[in-house]
Amino acid sequence: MHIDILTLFPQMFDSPFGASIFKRAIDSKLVSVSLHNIRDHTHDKHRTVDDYAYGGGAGMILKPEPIFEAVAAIKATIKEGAEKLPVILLTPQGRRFCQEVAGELAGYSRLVLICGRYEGVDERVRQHLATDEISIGDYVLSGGELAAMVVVDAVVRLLPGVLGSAASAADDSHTSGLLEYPQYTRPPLYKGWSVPAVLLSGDHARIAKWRHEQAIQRTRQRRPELLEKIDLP
Ligand code: 6GU
Repeated sequence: MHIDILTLFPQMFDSPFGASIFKRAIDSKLVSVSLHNIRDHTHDKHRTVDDYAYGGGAGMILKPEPIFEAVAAIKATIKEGAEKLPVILLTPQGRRFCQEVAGELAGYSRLVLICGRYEGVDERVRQHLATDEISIGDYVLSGGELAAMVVVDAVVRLLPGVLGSAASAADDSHTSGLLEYPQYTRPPLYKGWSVPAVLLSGDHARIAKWRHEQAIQRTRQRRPELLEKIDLP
């Protein structure tokens, strides 16, 4: 997968993309990321990216031209299917991001992510450039950058080959619609707290049953609304 990210702050992405699973995914060429500074697509001396809101009000609005031009420059490098390219605006007004949306985005071979600033983006970007709008939750961030990192992380770990084993993603909280069951590692006894005996039993069928029950119980206690969305066997 190739991901193009349009932002006013490309340097914000250095550290999350330079570590851990993500770095391995890039090094092994399963994913590539290009960061595009929106400011590089301005033409005036002051490299202006924002302006006052028509009608008044506090806060500056991102101008449409540099954003349209940045996306056009990306599309110009694509040989086939540029008209179908998903162009996603990160904004608190977007549809709510969740594991299902991550799975949907993981099905594309390319994504363009536009990081808005919280004061706003000219409406014409939303109406005539973006094909989708995503929010990562009901709170306001200063910009779409952190949201883009969240989206990229959740999507990239679903790409085939990125995680060590296929099973590690399948068992995650939310993949099944349930929260994950409790996990333990050695030592079996720590400060008087023991690992549940069933996990030491070697009986794989019993372990699977226990984990499923625990996942349901935990989901019922913490996120009961999730249970309404799934069919339990
Ligand atoms: Cl995508 N952007 C901003 N600025 N705030 C958010 C968000 C996005 N998602 C939740 N809050």
